[in-house]
Amino acid sequence: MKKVNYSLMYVTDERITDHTQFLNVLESSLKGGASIVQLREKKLNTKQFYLRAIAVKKLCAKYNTPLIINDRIDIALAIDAYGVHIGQKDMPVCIARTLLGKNKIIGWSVSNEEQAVEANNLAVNYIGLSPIFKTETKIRDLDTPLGVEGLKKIKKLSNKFIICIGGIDKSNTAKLIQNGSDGVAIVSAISQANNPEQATQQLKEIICQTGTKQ
Ligand code: TZP
Ligand code: MG
Repeated sequence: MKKVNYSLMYVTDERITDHTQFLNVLESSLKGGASIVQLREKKLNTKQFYLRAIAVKKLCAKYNTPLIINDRIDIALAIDAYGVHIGQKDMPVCIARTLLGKNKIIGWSVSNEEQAVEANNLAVNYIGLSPIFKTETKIRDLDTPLGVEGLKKIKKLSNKFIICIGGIDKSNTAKLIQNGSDGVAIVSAISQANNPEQATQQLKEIICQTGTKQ
């Protein structure tokens, strides 16, 4: 598998219901330098999700940016996405790996140290520390924010790439990278910005200046 740059993941915003606007914001994030995209859709039916995934994949391909799919292994396979992001209540990782084969990325949401230790022995490519800070974007099913202290503890015991998610913006990105996060995953600080391309660019600059190991 090619080396993946996890440093800046744009996670799409399902609140943008207008398809054209959705694609415009996505393209801005790609122009701004998102290194990987996660398509996250909780409200679309299967056909709508599939059709959107096709459109998103086409746009990502234009910028040579890998696309992963949240939750839906079937859709990732159907469109030959780069991989999936799954959570604790989704398909067990070992089954997901069997279905996807060894060449796809699997990201797994982790909310505590116990899950991070478990991930060390699972066939996941990265763990998504969630939530790292308080966020208004995802309000259901969310654990207590881990904070920078939580990241530091998990960094010491994890052998996986770590991507933080939840409440991340320009003000706190550097602190996460400095404390061991290999990347950040972001919804609102990009999608709800007045200028999503510029916001992405600024986040990218902060990450580059702070320095990742990749
Ligand atoms: N998983 C944990 S927090 C979150 C997800 C999908 C939402 C992150 O959104 P934002 O706007 O970047 O805080
Ligand atoms: Mg999920």
